Amino acid sequence: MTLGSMKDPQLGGSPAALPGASLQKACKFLVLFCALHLCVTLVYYMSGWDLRIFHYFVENQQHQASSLINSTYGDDMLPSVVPSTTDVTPAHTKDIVGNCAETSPLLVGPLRVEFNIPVEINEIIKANPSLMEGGRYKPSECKALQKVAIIIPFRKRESHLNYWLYYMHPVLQRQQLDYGVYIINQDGSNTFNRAKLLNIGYMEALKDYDYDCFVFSDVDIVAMDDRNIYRCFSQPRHISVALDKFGFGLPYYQYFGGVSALSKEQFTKINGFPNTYWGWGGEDDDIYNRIASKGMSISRPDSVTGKCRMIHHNRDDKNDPNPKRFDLIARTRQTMNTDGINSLSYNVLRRENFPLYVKITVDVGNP
Ligand code: UD2
Ligand code: MN
Repeated sequence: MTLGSMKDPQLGGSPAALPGASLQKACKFLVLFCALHLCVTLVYYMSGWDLRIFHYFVENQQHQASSLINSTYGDDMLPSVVPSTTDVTPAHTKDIVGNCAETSPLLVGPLRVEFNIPVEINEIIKANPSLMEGGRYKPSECKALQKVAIIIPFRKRESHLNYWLYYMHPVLQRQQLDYGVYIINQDGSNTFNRAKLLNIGYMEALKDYDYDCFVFSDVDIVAMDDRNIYRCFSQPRHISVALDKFGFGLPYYQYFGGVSALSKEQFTKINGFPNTYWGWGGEDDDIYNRIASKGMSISRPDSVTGKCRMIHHNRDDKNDPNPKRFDLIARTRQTMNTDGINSLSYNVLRRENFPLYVKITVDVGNP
C-alpha cells in the first residue's frame, strides 16, 4: 500500500475533494517542518550538553591511560591500573617550606590488583624510571615527611616479590615517601624465622640511611588502595587490616600480621621483635603483646582504605607451624626485655644492590 492510495472515504475521490487534498499537504508540510525543527533543536541542545560530559569522560580516561603508559607495560596485557608518579605536580603539593603535603595529591584511591599474569622484572624497572638503585626513591617535588625503610622477610618467593614490586613501587611513589626496599633473604634451608629477619632488616637499613620509620611487610601482600599510607603514626600502625584472605576484615582484634609500621622510637621501646620464633606463627602476636605491654595502642586505617590482597600459596618448606608458639606468646612480658634487638646476632653473607631493591642474604642460625 502507498500513501496516495489512502483516500478519505468522505471525499470519495471527487473534484470537491481537491481543497481537502491541499489542506492535507499543508498539514503534512507543517508536521514535517515541526519535526525538523524539533530535531534541530534537540541535536543542538544535546551537542552542547552531551559532548561536555563525553569530553570530561574522555579527559578522565586519558589521564588514567597516560598514567598507565608511564607506569606499566605499554601494550602488553599486564593486570593492573597503576597510575603514574611522573605527572606534573600541582602547585598545592608544596607548602611554603617545601615539605610535602600531609595528604599526597597524587593518590588515586582504590586499585585493581590481580595475580593472574606473571610480571617481568625488566618491565617493572622500565615502568619506574624515577627509582634510584637499590629501590630508593625521594619525591623531587617536595620534601618527604618520613624516611621509610620497607623490610620484607624472604626466601624463595621470587614470583611474589615481582608482584609486590610491580604494584607497590608506584603506590609508594604516589604516597610521596622517601623510601628504600630491603629484601632480607634467609640463607640455607633451616627453619624460617620471620621476626628475626625483620630485626635484621631494621639494623641493616639503618646502616644505609637515617630512616625514621620501618614498614614490615610480607612479600605476598599488596595494598588495594594507595590511601593506605606505608608510613608511621603516633601509635604502631597495622596496615593490612582488611585482607581478602580474611573476608576483608580482621580475623581477631589483636591481629598484627601481614604489614605493619613502627617508628624507630616505637621499635626501640619494645626492644624490636622476638628472635626465638622458629617456623610459622605466633611472632605477630608476640609483637602485639610487646606493644600492649608498653602501653601503646594500634593505629589502623578503615576497612575500605585498608583493603589488601594476599597471593594464594601453600606452606613453604621449613616453615611448619611452630608448636612452641602458644607457650612463647604467653610469656612475652617476661622474655621481651632480653629477646629482641638487644640480643640479635646474625651474619650477613651478601649485600646486593638491585635496581628495585637491596637484597641482604643472611645466616640467621638455628633454632
Ligand atoms: C601469616 C601472617 C604473617 C606471619 C605468618 C606467621 C598474614 C597475612 N600474614 O602469613 O605476617 O605472621 O602468618 O609466621 O596473616 N616467607 C618467605 N619464604 C618462606 C616462608 C616465609 O619468603 O619460605 C616470608 C614471606 O614474606 C611470607 C612471610 O614470610 O609472606 C609469611 O609467611 P607465609 O606467607 O607463609 O605465612 P602466612 O601467609 O600464613
Ligand atoms: Mn602469606
